[in-house]
Amino acid sequence: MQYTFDFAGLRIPANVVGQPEAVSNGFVVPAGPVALLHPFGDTEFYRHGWNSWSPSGWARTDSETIGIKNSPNRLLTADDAANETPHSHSGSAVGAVAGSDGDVLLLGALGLGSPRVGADRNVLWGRAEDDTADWFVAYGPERQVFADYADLVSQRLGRRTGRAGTVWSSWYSYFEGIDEELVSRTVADLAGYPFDVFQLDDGWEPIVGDWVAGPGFPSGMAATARTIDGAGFTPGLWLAPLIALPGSELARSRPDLLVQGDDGRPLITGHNWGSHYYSLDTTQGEVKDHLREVFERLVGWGYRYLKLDFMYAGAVAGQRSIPLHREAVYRDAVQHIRSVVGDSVYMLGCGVPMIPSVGVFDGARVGPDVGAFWDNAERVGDPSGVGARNSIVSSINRTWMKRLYEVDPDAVYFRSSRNLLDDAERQALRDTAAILEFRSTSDPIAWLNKTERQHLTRYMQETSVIEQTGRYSFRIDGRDVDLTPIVTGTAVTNAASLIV
Ligand code: 9PG
Repeated sequence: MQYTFDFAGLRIPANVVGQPEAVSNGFVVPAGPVALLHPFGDTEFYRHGWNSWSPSGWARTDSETIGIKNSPNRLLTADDAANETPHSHSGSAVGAVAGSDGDVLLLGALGLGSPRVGADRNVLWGRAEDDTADWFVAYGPERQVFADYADLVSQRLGRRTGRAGTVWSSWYSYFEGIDEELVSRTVADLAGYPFDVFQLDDGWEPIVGDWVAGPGFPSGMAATARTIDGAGFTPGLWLAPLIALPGSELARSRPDLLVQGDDGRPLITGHNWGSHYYSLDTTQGEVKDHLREVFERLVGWGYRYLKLDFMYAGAVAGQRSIPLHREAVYRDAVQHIRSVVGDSVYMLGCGVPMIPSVGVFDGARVGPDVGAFWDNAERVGDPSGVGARNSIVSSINRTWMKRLYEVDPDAVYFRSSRNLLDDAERQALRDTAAILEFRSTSDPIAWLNKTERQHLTRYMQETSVIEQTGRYSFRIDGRDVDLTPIVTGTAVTNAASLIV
């Protein structure tokens, strides 16, 4: 049906499938395709990435789109490959076009079903694979409409209240090179430093898919949890419970438990570790039983903070035993995991589809991996690539998501050794994490000099008062921080950081 939205005199003609209902600050529109005829011509469009690593941000409708280009393997891993339109402006679940005076017209889905929002110089459109989610339409100041959208999403999907506190993670220093002896030494050095969580990242398991102690942990994972606990930290553990590498025991012995392709073989659902990998078909009772066993084991070992990674793979299109929509299947799987671990275990989602994770995860990564360098020379122009700049840009464009869960912009650095980031670049990472209110690092104390140790201590102890003064400008404890030059690509960085 045709409908004309009236925003205090600004009239927006629209095509919708049912009668819009006025709510405070906007309208709720029944599920189904939506097209809003905006009067702004070529203007800025906010595109939102599907998962933690997917690019988000503002780009003009008459300029280059934001997204992953010319890399099918990366697109499959780091965005919604089934729907992504790399050369026209669109994104996942929510989008907005800029009007005059900082006001924006927002269209956002209030639920699941792989909703998409796109725009050109005339239309802001929304559609979904599965038309089950209502839409929110609003026109107003940018921060206001995004806050109103987030509040409506969490009214429908929930909002968990777990707090991570300060986190030390093994990834951005040791990567996969961890073992129980190195962990013991690192934990001992950290004793007395202001961290709540010590989180072991990838590298403890023999292979992705088999969640038992690997060869580096001969005393078993419970022993390492006790070491961490003994030093006064909450034991944290990384795993990717919804995927399996082809060489894993799980994939080799039970290929029938995996999401299948149309050819009746396990479907490739992403690429990492120099390989492709598969997804578990979580609609099968046996897979639910397997997940129950895995999570009872981890919690039994003593881990109370879980970083669940590559979770999007549980929400990709493919053949499952029950033909439910993939985002509903994903959310059901996470709810199952939550019911096994209980309410008091903190769950940080990484590589998660953002909206389907609301109300089930305590926190979510909101950008690509950080790195000890500014830009990734290997994949120039891929905003989902590893690096400090990409991490800042994606994360700061998702500041509004704080209302949905804790938002993790990834680790910050204090170390000047083994690091190509200069002081200003490291500071920008720390400012971003202060703004997002999630503080973590991977710097081993042994890698820091005396001043750096003091900086780490002070940073991890403080909680800042954050005021937002513009799209990318903030006041942190009264200090003005403007990230605009970084986001718009006009920041001057040291040349060395570009050569990695
Ligand atoms: C462990 C790492 C760390 C890290 C995670 C994740 O898009 N990608 O292809 C892609 C691959 C790996 C990746 C992120 C994105 O890293 O974000 O913090 O836990 O796994 O293997």
